[in-house]
Amino acid sequence: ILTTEQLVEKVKSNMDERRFQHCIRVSEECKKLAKLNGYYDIYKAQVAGFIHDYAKQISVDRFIKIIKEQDFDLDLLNYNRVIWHGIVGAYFIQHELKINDDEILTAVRRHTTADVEMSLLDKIVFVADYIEPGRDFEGVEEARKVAYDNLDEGVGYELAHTLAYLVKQRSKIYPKTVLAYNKWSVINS
Ligand code: DGI
Ligand code: FE
Ligand code: FE
Ligand code: FE
Repeated sequence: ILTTEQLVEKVKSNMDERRFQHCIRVSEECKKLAKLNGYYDIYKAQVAGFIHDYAKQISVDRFIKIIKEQDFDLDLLNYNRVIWHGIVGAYFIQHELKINDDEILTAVRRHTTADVEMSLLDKIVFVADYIEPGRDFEGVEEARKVAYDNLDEGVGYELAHTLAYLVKQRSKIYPKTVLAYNKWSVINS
C-alpha cells in the first residue's frame, strides 16, 4: 500500500506535466460530481479520477506485451490504441500503484469506451473526464449543463458526441462503445 504522497509521485512520474494537471482536474471534478450525486465515498471518487489516465503514456510495446501475456481479449489489438489505457490501464494500476479496489479499477476500465453497465462511480469518472474545467471543445458548456442536471443524461450526451466525432473522422469504433451508445444515448428507438 502506497501513501498518498507516494501515489502522487508515481502518477506524476508516469506522464508529462500537462497530462498530470488533467488528472488533478478530473480528480476535483469527480469530487464535485460525487457530492452532487450522493456517492458514498468522496475520497474514492477523487482517487479514481486522479489515476484514471495513469497508463495514457505507456508505450505501445508494453501494452501489446501485457495484452498478449495476461490473456486480455486479443481483439483489442484490432482497435485504436487510445482505448487500451483504460481497459488494460487497470492492470498497470493494480501492479504499479497497488490499488485493488474493484470499483476504482472498473471505473478506469470503462472511462474511455463506457459500457452498457455503468456504476455510479463509472459514470462519475467517465463524465468528469469529459467536462473537467480544462476541456475546451464545441459543446462542452452544454455537456456540463446536461451532466450537472442529470448524470445519466451526461453519459448519454458524451457518448452521442464522441461517436459523432469518431464517425466524422472515419475512426474505427470499439463495439462496446456502440453498445453503450445504444444504452445511454438513444432517445428515439
Ligand atoms: O484520455 P483522455 O484523452 O483524457 O480521454 P479518454 O480516455 O476518454 O479518451 C478520449 C478519446 O478516445 C476521444 O478522442 C475518443 C476516443 N475514443 C473513445 N472510444 C473510442 C475512441 N476511439 C476509437 N478509435 N474507438 C473507440 O471506440
Ligand atoms: Fe483517458
Ligand atoms: Fe472519457
Ligand atoms: Fe482523461
